[in-house]
Amino acid sequence: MDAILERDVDLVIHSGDVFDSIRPATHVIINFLKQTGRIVERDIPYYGIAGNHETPRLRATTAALEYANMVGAYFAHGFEVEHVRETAGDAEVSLALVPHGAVGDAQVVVTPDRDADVNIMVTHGTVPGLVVHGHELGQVDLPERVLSGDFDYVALGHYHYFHEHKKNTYYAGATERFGFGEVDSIPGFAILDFDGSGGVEIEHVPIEARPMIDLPRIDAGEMSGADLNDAIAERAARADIDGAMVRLKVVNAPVGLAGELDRPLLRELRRRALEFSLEISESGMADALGPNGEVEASFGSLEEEFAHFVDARRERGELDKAFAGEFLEKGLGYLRGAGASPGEGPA
Ligand SMILES: [Mn+2]
Repeated sequence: MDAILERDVDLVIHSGDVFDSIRPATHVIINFLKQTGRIVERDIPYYGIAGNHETPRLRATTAALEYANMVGAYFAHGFEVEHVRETAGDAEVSLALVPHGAVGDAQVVVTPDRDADVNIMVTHGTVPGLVVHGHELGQVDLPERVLSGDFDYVALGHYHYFHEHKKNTYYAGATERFGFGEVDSIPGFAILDFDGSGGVEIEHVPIEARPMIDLPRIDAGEMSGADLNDAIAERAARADIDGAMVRLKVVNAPVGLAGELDRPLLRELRRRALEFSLEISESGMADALGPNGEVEASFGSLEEEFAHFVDARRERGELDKAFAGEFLEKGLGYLRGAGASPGEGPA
């Protein structure tokens, strides 16, 4: 936030997924409102849209983003496209706010406002042809039909990397890393500078983010429970884990070894680190969560939440590894089946 305010901006746009859930924790909401207040109290117009994570599944539910609207920002979080006009600097800016709830509407066509000096569309989702870690993402929720309006700029959210989809259509990228799949991302934000004749300069501004530490993996093939606990403590002591996002992989663990983990030690590590992810794979077991032993943090909604749910319980030892893999596979199958059926039911 300091980095944004230092730039003396005329308008702030958030392109979605302020929150990672429909019901964010109270301290998360309060921190968001504090930071929102810092923008609003400077009379800087602040607009945004809801992303997939924070869009209620039921239309009757109010999104947590409505809190921001009560303190002078404006987030479109419903199921309709909203157009707003705002004076920013010496320009009349028209914003087409296309929240995640509106992109699923097959009829949606978004067009710019000819009377405005600058036309910006703000939306959230996966664009056609987006390649992540060498794989093209299958599910496209922002088809060209939505993106093809003649806007001066299209501000995209969802993908956590700063990324050019096409000229004047960019993902701003996230301000933090959200999973070890993003260890190579550069957290930051985008500054747009409109020249008043249709041109725009786009600059990615990196910001300092929480450290992400991948500790050297432990081969537990010959280890007892006590050995494993010693090894975990030794690895954790090698790095400054306080406040960091930390991953420690344990491979070749004999069946049942995870049950002998030192719970107080793990609680202590989880208290110190923002996130201490202990990934244990048993000997001879294929990893249920894909080649990197983790789920991508950036994509999907219900499927992703379910995978996180299973993963977290497996890590805490609440679910047996084999059961967790089967549970995950079956659950994802049901979710995909439900998603493919026509009509929008409560989920
Ligand atoms: Mn998203």
